[in-house]
Amino acid sequence: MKKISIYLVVLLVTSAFFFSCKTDKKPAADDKTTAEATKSDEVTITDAEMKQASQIFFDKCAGCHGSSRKGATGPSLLPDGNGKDPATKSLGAAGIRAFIENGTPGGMPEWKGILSDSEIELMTRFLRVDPPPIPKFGMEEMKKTWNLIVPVADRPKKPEHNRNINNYFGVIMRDAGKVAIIDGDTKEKLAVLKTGFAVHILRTSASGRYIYSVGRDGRITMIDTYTKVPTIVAEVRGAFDSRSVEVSKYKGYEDKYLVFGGYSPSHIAIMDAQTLEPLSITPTAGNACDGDKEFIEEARVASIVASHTDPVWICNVKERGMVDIVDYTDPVHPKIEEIPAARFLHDGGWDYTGRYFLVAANASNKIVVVDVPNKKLVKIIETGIKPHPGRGTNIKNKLGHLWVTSHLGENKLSFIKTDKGPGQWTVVKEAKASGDGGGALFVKSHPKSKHLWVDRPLNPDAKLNSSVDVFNTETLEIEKTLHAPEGVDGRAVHFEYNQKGDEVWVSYFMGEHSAIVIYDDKTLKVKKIIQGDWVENPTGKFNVYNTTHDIY
Ligand code: DHE
Repeated sequence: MKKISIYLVVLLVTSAFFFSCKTDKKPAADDKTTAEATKSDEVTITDAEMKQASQIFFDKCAGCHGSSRKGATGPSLLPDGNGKDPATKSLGAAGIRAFIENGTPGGMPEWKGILSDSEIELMTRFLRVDPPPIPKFGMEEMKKTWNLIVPVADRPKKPEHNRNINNYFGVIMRDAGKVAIIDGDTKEKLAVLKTGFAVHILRTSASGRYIYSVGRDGRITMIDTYTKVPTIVAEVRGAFDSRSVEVSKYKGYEDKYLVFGGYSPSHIAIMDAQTLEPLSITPTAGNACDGDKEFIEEARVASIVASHTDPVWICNVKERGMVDIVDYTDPVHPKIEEIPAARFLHDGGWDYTGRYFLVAANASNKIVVVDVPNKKLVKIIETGIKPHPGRGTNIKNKLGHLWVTSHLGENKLSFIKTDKGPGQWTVVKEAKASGDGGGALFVKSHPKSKHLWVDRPLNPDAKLNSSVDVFNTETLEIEKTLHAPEGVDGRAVHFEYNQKGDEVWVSYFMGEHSAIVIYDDKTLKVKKIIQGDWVENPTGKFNVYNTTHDIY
């Protein structure tokens, strides 16, 4: 009964947001359900079409262009422009269609074949009228979505099984809105849990017991691994749209608090990590890092990491280019120090010491380095077009300790020296993956490995987007390019090592035959292919031990 009610609330709130749009009450002959339509110049769009287009925009476009269409990684998409990017009205239907169908060299994927022709036609009209307003979503609305399914007192005190939780993998089945929990030792599927629309990332509690998912519907789902079969024990919705979640990891605060980053509305929310009860909301709107006087309302929270050396989270405020250091010792009134950095902050991770945090400012082609214990900006490093590291990865060779990022906008890997001494915080080496063009999203290595794995899921060339390059960490040259094994197709995306650091798991999504392919990291041979009805467009994979301890 309780479960049904949260789904209803989620559905109603989503509907209220995405389906509320201003109209000029013009009857539309082609819309049987409503007589209202939005009209702007020569563009007519019915209410039903507005709902459909808003949903498509939310699913496929808002991440880069912003929910209010004011632009972020991608340009603004406003009918009258924003003084920098062109007015969509002036691009006209044909101009907009050309961008949607073909994508751009800057990293926008081509949507032809993914969106139908009628959907593309609809988007050419939707993008030439004003976007629908974003309704309020505060503490009251958030609390209504909170669903404590299994109270703490009713949960097992110790694991009800003899499995090795540290080698569990949480795997996102993006389009199915599900998370699969797989035993990494035996490769058995333990559970496939319904977690919400287009789950984006998973993080684990400091003890490793709980796995939290967060999705594009702003929903957090908490999974308990102590039960015989992993079980959902709590849920809450933190916003209409989001991409990030993290937990408190500092000594004394293990498994205590959870932080959530809202894309829309843009805010930092703190919850009780045992129950997901909302504790506080801090809006992130404000001025930009570079002194621009414009007040930025849509200041979305991108990546979040938890410090192991201090009771703080690092929350990256995308459009404002601010790195927020959030002290969670008082989670109801968190103290936040803002470090002006560069625009637009997106994804990042720790250097090998866990003292420095490196984050991509993708619109400025830079990597920002922050000294977390001292709350200081260390350096802003120019790397290449649209750096996209995921959490990046740390390797060590004759050049020293290096943190690595790939790039979305060009074929380049940048190796940044993180050791003290000459060359620290500079790009000491660059390398190219195979073929031409960008489209890389993730890199991964492991302290025990001599390999660095690089994907290219957003490269338009099917041969490149379905393969991964494995570099030798000593020579920084490609040792082998691995193509999709027989019976598997789609785009290869994201890597995760097992607890021991001798296997690499790769997802194949957006094809006919989705799979999780497990490679032996030493021989680079396929060890196991996981497929089945339940393996639907897998994306991110998170090993409990590595995620808890930030091993990458
Ligand atoms: Fe992601 C991480 C945002 C598209 C898969 N993605 C992140 C993070 C952010 C983000 C802010 C960092 C979270 C953190 O560390 O706290 N991603 C966005 C977008 O805004 C964007 C560009 C467009 C969108 O509409 O969402 C986007 N992301 C994608 C994809 O298309 C991917 C490949 C598949 C999907 O989910 O649709 C994708 N993003 C991932 C994954 C991670 C991620 C697997 C976690 C990487 C890690 O190892 O931590």
